[in-house]
Amino acid sequence: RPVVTRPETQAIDMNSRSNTLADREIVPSDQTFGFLGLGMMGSTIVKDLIYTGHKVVVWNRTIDKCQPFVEAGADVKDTPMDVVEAADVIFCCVSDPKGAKDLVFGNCGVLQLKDLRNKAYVEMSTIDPETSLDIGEGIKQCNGRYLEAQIHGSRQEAADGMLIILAGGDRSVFEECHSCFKTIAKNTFFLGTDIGNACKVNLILQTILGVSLVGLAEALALADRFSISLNDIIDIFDLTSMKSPLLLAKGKEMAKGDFNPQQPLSHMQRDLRLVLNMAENLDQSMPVTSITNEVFKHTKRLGYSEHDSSAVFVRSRF
Ligand code: NA7
Repeated sequence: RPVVTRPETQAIDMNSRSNTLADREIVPSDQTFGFLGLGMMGSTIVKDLIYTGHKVVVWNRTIDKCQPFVEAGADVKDTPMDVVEAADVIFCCVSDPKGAKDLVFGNCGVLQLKDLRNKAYVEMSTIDPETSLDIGEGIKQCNGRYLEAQIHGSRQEAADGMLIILAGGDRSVFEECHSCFKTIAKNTFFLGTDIGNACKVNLILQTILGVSLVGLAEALALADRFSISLNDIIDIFDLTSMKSPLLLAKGKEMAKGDFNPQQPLSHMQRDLRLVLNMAENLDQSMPVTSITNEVFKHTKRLGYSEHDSSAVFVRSRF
């Protein structure tokens, strides 16, 4: 079993700006935006929201991550509940459905406030439709408004302000978030008032991505066994009608063995698990996705959880 070095945790560069911001003419909403979760995605988003003039209140489980945002002008609170009290619209962007639910239903969570009148809650963490329905129900029972706003894109796309927002739920919240979404995304879709639709669309897109990555990894691993240059394969692939910017980029990462996490492998595997749970509830057969999930699970066990999803190549080479 190879010794695997964890990818370096990159500190957020508070001075970097996406080139796209200058062209977007953003007029910041005068509402106060709360933000729960300052991981790689959350940090990048909040940095740009502050830069474009939004009033932001933040909280993160590991409190040290809040410090650069205080220096940049954000207010920091001790608990999610305190953020909700101080903000009009609250975004959440944490790792998984369990974390997303903990922040709403848990100790010091959002619902501890009891009365969410005039508050809106926006779930950006990647979650399954059932979790979104539960969260939405909890928020609505306390008279709050709820929007699921799934973010599709890599960490680099977040840094470039090129995410795609897939939203569903309360239309008025969607409109109130306009200046925030314009800051961070190249496209924003409202997929209807039914909660869960946006989560489904996001997970369907992730299925295409996961299956494609495993196919790419296996094909490149076979080329490697024949000692055919992977760079040659990628150059030829670039000339075909199969090429896509993402597969080209991932192929190059596989060829270089550079698995700097743009879409962490653990997130990809979480998404595939959520997809398979959805399919299970419908008796929908997804044999290729099931095997893809096994490949990602195995690569996780080899120690590549925190690397990029392109690290599935390592497993394919065995
Ligand atoms: P990261 O960089 O792995 O960050 C994860 C964030 O989630 C980070 O702020 C964590 O806090 C937080 N987290 C995770 N679990 C919990 C629980 N249980 N309670 C509170 N906070 C938690 O992920 P990304 O920023 O790349 O991605 C975030 C989401 O955006 C994800 O759903 C993607 O699919 C889209 P910590 O700093 O570890 O204390």
